Amino acid sequence: MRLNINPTLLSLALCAGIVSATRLNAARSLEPRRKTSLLIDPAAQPDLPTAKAAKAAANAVSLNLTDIQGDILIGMKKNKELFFFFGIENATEFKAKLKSDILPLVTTTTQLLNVSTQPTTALNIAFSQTGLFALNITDNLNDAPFAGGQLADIGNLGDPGTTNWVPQFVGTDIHGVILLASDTVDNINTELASIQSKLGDCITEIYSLQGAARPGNEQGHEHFGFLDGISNPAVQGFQTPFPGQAVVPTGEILVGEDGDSFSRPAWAKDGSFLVFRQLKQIVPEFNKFLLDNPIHIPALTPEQGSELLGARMIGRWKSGAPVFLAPLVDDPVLGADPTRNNNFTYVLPGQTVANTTDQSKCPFSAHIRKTRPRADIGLPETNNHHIVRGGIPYGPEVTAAEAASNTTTIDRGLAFVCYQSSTAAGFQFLQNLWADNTQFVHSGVGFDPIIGANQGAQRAVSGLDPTNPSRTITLATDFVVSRGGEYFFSPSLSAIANTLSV
Ligand code: N7H
Repeated sequence: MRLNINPTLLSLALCAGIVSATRLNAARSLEPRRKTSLLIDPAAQPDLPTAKAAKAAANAVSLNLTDIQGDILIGMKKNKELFFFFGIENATEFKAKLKSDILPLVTTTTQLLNVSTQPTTALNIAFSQTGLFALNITDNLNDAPFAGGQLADIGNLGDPGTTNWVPQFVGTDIHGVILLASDTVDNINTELASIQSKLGDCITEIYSLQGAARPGNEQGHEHFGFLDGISNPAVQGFQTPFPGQAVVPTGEILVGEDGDSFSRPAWAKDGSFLVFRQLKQIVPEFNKFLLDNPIHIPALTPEQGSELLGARMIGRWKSGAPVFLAPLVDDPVLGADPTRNNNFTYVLPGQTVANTTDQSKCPFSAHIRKTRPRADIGLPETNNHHIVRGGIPYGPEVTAAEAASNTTTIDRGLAFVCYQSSTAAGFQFLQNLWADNTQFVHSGVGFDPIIGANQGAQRAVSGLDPTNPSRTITLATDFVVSRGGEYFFSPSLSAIANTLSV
C-alpha cells in the first residue's frame, strides 16, 4: 500500500497551489514505515547526515531538501537500482500523469535520510534536452553538453565512435530516465509495473539497465574489486565534511544555488545535471594484466606486486585505503575508517606543497589523483570540478569460465551516474581535460589507466612503477569500455509540479 490520498485530488491541489511542499511531505509520511534501510552503508563510506543534522545545515543556507530529488546528494549507497529510459509519446497525457501519478512518488532528499520515511522503492526522474523539448519546455538551461546530448559530445569523451555503444543510446530518442531504487529487485519490479500501468501508452520503454550492489563482502566494491564511493564532496547545506573531503558550495552541484555562476530559468533552481554512462569493465582481462605485470620489490611476493600495480592504477587499495597513506601493502583498518581514508592532499610529509616529481606514494596518473588532484593544483581546493558520484555496479559476478579463460563474455561494469550544476565543468571536464589529457597534471604523466580513453588506441601511462616512475607502461586495451549514455536534468519537485507538468 502506498500513499493513501487521491493522486488526482493531490495534483489538482498542487496545481491550484493549495498543497505546499510541506504538506506534500506530510502526506508522504503516511506511507508504511520501513524497518530496514533501502540503502547500503559500507563502513568505509562516510555516513549520510541524519535528517535532523541535514535540516540544520540546510536551514543555515536556506536550502530546501524536501524539494530536491533524493538521488542527487546521497552518493553510491544504492542496493538495487533500475534505470528505465523512456520516450514520450503523448506530451499532454504524460504531463497530466507526471503530475497526478509520478510526482507523488518522487523521493526527496529528506525522505531518504531516515529509514522510517523511506518508501519501499525510491523513485527519481530526469529529462534529456529532447525530453524537455517534447514537453514544450524551450528555456535555455545554459549547459552546452546537456543541450547537445551525449552522442554529440562523443568527440570530447575519447570513445572510439559508437561501435561499443548500446544501440538505444545512439541518437536523441531518449527523453527521460526513471531511477527506481530499493533493497530488492522484486520491489523495483512491482513499482515499475505499477507506474507503467499508470503511464500506459504515453511513454515507451527505450532501454533499461538493472544495477545491483555486489554480493557479500564485495558490497560497495565495484567489479574490479575496489571499494567505491569513499570520496564524494561534502555539499554545503547538506553534510559536515569528514577529514579530507572536499567542501563545495551548494551551487557546484545544485543549479541556481550559491556558487552556480550560470544564468538559468528560475524553475531550474535546485535541479542538477545527471550524467549517465554505461561503463563496461573487462574484469578477467584486468586481473590477467595485473598478474602478468607485478611490480618487483624484494619485500613483496609476485601476488603482492600485482596487487600493488592495481592499487597504484586506482590510487586506493581494494579496501579503500589510499596508496598515498599506505604505499606498499593494503591497510584494511585504514581503508574502513572514514575519518582517515580520505585525509590526505598528496603533500609529502615535511613539505608544504605537492611535490611535482615524487610519485613514490601515488602516481600522478592514478585514477583518483587524475579526477581529484587535491594539492597538485593548489589548496584550498576551490576549483569547480567536483561531482557527486551516484552510480552502481551492473551485471553478474565473473563466472568460473570467464576467470579461467581470462576473457569477458558477459557485460558487467558500472552504471556510472554523477551530478553537477555544470556538465562542462564536472563530468566532461574530468573525462576530457584530466583523465584523457596525457599532460595532466604534469607533462608525460599519460592517461588515467582506469577511465582514460584514447578512441580505442593504446594508452601510455607513467608513474605506475615506484621503482622506476619514469617507466611508461603501455595499456593495449581499455579495461573500461564506454557503452554510451545520455545527459539529463534532474529537476526539483516544485519544477515538476509547476513547470514540467503544466
Ligand atoms: Fe572513479 N575504480 O574502481 O577504479 N573511482 N571509476 N570515475 N572516481 C574512484 O574515492 C572507477 C569514473 C571519480 O575524490 C574510486 O570514492 C571505475 C568516471 C572521482 O579522491 C574507484 C569507473 C569518473 C573519484 C573508482 C570509474 C570518475 C573517483 C575510489 C568506471 C569521472 C573520487 C573510491 C567503470 C569522469 C576521487 C573513492 C577523489 C573514485 C573506480 C569511473 C571520477 C575505486 C571502475 C567516468 C572524482
